[in-house]
Amino acid sequence: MTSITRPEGLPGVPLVSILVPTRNESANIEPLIARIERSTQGLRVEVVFVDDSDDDTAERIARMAKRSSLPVALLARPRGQREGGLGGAVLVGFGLSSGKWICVMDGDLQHPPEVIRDLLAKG
Ligand SMILES: Nc1nc2c(ncn2[C@@H]2O[C@H](COP(=O)(O)OP(=O)(O)OP(=O)(O)O)[C@@H](O)[C@H]2O)c(=O)[nH]1
Ligand SMILES: [Mg+2]
Repeated sequence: MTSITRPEGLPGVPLVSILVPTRNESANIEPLIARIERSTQGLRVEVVFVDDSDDDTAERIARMAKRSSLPVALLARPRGQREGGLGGAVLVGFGLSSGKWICVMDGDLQHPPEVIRDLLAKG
């Protein structure tokens, strides 16, 4: 079954939703969230994952979500319900994102979270 977890009680509209499509990124989740936390301190940020993994990426996201200082939402799409692959994941993620801005970011650490602040400054 498709599962989504979203933290309760988000105060107000986030300035930016960081939307991360993931497929088998287990080892990257912890450093990714840690770097997002560090580099967006003081900004109203939410992180939205749309996961199509066959490994334990979703479990790791859920674990990190519990102890993150940021609201972390997760849609885990099971096999057979992964319409559109990567593109479909981004599309569905748009609908789950409530920020004024949406920043789509790879989950494999190829997009440095440290530039989010600079991108927002240009907005
Ligand atoms: N939800 C979802 N995410 C995907 C899917 N395929 C890839 N991704 C994720 O999309 C992001 C980009 O995918 P990559 O495979 O890194 O694409 P790339 O950067 O063009 O290719 P590389 O140079 O090989 O890294 C990563 O976070 C992947 O985990 C998919 O079918 N569904
Ligand atoms: Mg990549």
